Amino acid sequence: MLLMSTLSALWLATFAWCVKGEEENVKSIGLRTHSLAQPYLDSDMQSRWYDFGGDTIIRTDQYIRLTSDRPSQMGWLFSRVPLTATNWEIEVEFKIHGKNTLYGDGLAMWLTKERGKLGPVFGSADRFEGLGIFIDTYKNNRPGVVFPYVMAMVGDGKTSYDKDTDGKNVEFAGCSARGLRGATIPTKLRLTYFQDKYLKLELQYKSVGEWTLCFETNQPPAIPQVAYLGFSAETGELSDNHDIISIEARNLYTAQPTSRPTPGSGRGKKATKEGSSWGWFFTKIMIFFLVIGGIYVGFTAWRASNRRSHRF
Ligand SMILES: [Ca+2]
Repeated sequence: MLLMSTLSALWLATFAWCVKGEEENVKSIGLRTHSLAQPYLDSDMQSRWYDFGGDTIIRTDQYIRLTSDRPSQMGWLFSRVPLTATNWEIEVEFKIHGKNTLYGDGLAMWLTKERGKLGPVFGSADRFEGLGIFIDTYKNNRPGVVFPYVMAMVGDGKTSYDKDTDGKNVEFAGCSARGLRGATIPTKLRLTYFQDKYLKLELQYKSVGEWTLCFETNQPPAIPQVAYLGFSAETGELSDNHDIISIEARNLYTAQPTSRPTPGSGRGKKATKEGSSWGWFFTKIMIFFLVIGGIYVGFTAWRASNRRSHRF
């Protein structure tokens, strides 16, 4: 009886570790080509990896402002090189704020074939090909929906975004995020893409470190082979400041526990290898003690029952 329960505990412990191990096997490496942080610009007042245009202005110690809190502004920021990683995660700190009680229109994040073209979709070109994530702060016409509304649209190069209905007919997935605009904490989004596995969007706007799931799908859209990472924003009659504070892009990959580190692999990778081998070590120790414990308990029980049968 005791031996049985020990064995089942051992099995459970091993199983729990396996499940945990599978999640931990997803590793990441920073993508310098698609990350951006203060002071944003180098000595030539250029960014090596990002390009910007329209009404975008940069304050090297604070933000990249895609639109200022003035009517009829449009600005963009786009990576110079396409995102070539198969699986990736992009974390963006942004800030949407202004002095008015009525405000708009919103901010977009792009993974598209096109780059740096001004247009009517949050300051960027319509009939795009690829993925657009829209943080829509002005409700044009979507009854019953709380704004700001965050939604994804998968563009095929032909379909138009209809501003008058806030893109309802082309929505891939989305969520309401009341309090995202003008939040007192740093607001962030984190978009994670694993080819053929999932696409996930999380938001931070309630409290620091609290990520709210906006949507997650295990049927992710295909991203164009050549896709640039970009951001844009637009104001109309109503306005707001739409700021990008920082961009952290990471390449995701599944680590093979048995594979050797490849020559020239980064420090981060090495550190995680060491981390996982420590995990292995402790698991082995745990299993060892559980087995010894099981044998001891089993043996004691067997000896006790043997003694009893001897006595009578
Ligand atoms: Ca809108």
